[in-house]
Amino acid sequence: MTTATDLRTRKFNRFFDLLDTDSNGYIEPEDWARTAQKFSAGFGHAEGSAQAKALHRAYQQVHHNIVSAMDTDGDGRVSREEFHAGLHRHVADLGLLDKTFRPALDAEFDTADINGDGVLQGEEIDLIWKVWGMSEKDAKTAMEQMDRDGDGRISRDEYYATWREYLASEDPDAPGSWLLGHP
Ligand SMILES: [Ca+2]
Ligand SMILES: [Ca+2]
Ligand SMILES: [Ca+2]
Repeated sequence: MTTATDLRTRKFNRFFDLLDTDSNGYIEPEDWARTAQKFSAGFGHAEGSAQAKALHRAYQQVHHNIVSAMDTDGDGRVSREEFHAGLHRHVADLGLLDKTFRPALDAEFDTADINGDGVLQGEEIDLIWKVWGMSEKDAKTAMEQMDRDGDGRISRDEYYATWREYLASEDPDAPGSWLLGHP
């Protein structure tokens, strides 16, 4: 029997694995830099372009935020244990969750919105799943859940709300709980 706590632990672990790009057990500035580079390149933004720099800056800000909020042993990086303890505090206080992570999600959204019209559609959406390395099946489920109003496009609020729910919800059937693949 799977408990809600197990679900959250698995989701937090998956999120940590995604952020710890070199799998050394710590989230460090270099991890964010690699993710920023991958994400920008995936959407065709050249290295050094304004968009690539903005995403890099936003990720470094979020690293600073998580170190301030979670780095209990003060070594300037966030271990898996620190991340779990910190995230539990964040999902219990959604205002704190927004303050710490929203800059990263907004910058990602801007990076993915290639034509700059304020919504994600068509190729922009296809590229998101591709950049995150999702299977076709998971991508299809993700889209069904993320596109709350079913208009085939993803708004900034839909993008953020889904991500937030992924971390905060303890319901395996909630939209958002399957983000990054089936939980
Ligand atoms: Ca790392
Ligand atoms: Ca630490
Ligand atoms: Ca767009």
